[in-house]
Amino acid sequence: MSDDIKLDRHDDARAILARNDRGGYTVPTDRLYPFQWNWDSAFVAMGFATFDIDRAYRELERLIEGQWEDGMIPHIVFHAPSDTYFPGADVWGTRHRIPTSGITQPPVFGMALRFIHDAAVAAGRQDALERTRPLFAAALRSHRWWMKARDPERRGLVAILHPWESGSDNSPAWDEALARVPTTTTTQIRRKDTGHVDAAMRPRDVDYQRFIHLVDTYRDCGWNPEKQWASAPFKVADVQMTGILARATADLIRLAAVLGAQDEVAELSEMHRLLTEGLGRRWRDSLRRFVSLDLVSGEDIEAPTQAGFIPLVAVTLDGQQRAAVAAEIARWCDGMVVSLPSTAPFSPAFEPKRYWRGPVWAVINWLMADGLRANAMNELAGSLERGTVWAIEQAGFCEYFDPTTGEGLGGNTFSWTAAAYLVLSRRVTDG
Ligand code: 9WN
Repeated sequence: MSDDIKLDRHDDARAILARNDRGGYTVPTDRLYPFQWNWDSAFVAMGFATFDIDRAYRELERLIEGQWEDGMIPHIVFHAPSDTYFPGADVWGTRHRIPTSGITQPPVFGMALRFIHDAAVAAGRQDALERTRPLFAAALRSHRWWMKARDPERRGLVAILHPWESGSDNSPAWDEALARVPTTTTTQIRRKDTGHVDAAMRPRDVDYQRFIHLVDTYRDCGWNPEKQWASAPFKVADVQMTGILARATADLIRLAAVLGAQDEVAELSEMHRLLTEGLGRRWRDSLRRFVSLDLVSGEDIEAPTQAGFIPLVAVTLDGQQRAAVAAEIARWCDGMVVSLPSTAPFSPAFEPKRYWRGPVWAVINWLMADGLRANAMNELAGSLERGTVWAIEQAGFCEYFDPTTGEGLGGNTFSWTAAAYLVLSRRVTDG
C-alpha cells in the first residue's frame, strides 16, 4: 500500500451523495440504478450521519415509505419513474401504495439506525429519541417479517428466495442452486445495465433469465410469503443475510433499551439467541468459515465467497476459530493489490472483474472490518479499512474494484462507496 498518495476526498464523497440525492433519498448511482435501494440506503444513511444527522434520518424515513403491511422492506422503492433500469415497477406488479419490488435485501437498516441514533446523541440532538422511535418500530416489524416469512421452520437461519435479495447477485455461492431454476420467462427481458457498463463486468444473460423466471414465479403467487415459500425453486439459508440480521437485532436490542421498550428487549433477545445459535451450527472447521445451506438440496454451499466471514458481525468466535479465520483471510489476500476479494482467488469461479465473482466491494469490507473488530482482530480490520480507503483514493468512488490491479469498475460516483469512504477514512485517520 502506498504512502505517497495522500488524498483527502471527503468533499468529493459528500458531493457524490449530494449529486445522487433525489429529494431525501439517494440513488446508488445515476442512470444504472435510478431508484432507492434498500441496503444501499442504509449504508448511505450512515455516511450522511458523519456530517448531516437530519439527512441521515431522512434517508431511512424515505425507505420505509415503501415498507409493506406485512413488515417487509422491499429491495427497491420506485419513488419516481425512470426507464434506465430493468426490471422496472411494471415487471414486479406489486400492490403497495407506492411502487416497489417484491423481494427484500440485507437488513442493514437496524445497524444504520443505531449508528445514526448514537451520532445524534453524540451531537447533543434533543430530538434523537423522537426521531429514532418510529424508525425503530419499522425495523422491529421488518425483523418480525424476516423470522416469520423466511425462517418458518425455525432453524435460526433466514432464507433468500432470489439471488438479488442477497445483494451479491451472481455470487458463485448461488451457482448450483440457480442452475436448477428454469430459464423460461413470461416477462420479456430488456436489459439496460449492459448499456451503461461493460457486459464483461455484469451477470450473464442466462443469469438474468433465471432472475426473471423467479420474479415471474413469485408475482404469480401474488407476492404472498407462504405461497412463495412453498413454490420457490431457489431457497437458500444464507449466512451473510443471517449474520446481518443478527447483528441488526443486537443493535435494536440496544435501541429498545434506550427507548424503554422492555417487552421488545425480551422479544429481540429471543430472536438474537435463535439466530446466533443458528449461525453457530454453520461453522466448518475444515473450511475455516461459515457456510450457507441450500434448502432445496439440503446440501452445504461450500463455494468460497465473502459471505462465509460476514457472521463475524454477530457471533463471538473462540480462539481457535479466530486463528483459523485470520489464516484463511491471509490466504485469500495473498498476492492481491486490494482485499478482500468477494470470491477466493484460488477458486475456479474467481473472475476479478465480474461483479460478485471476485471484485472488492467497499461496503463488504466495512462489514468485514466491523466483524473483525467485534472479535478483537483489530489489526486485520485496520488493514482492510486502510486498503479500502486507498483503493478509493487512487481509483475513485467506483462500484467495485479489481483485487488483482486495484482498478475501479462498474458504475462510478457510487453512493455507498462514498459513504464507506466517509466512515472508514475517519477510522484510518483516528488510528
Ligand atoms: C439488483 C444497487 C444494487 C446493490 C446490489 C448489487 C446491484 C441490482 C442489479 O445493485 O444489484 O438489486 O440490478 O444488479 O448487486 O448489491 O444493492 O447498488
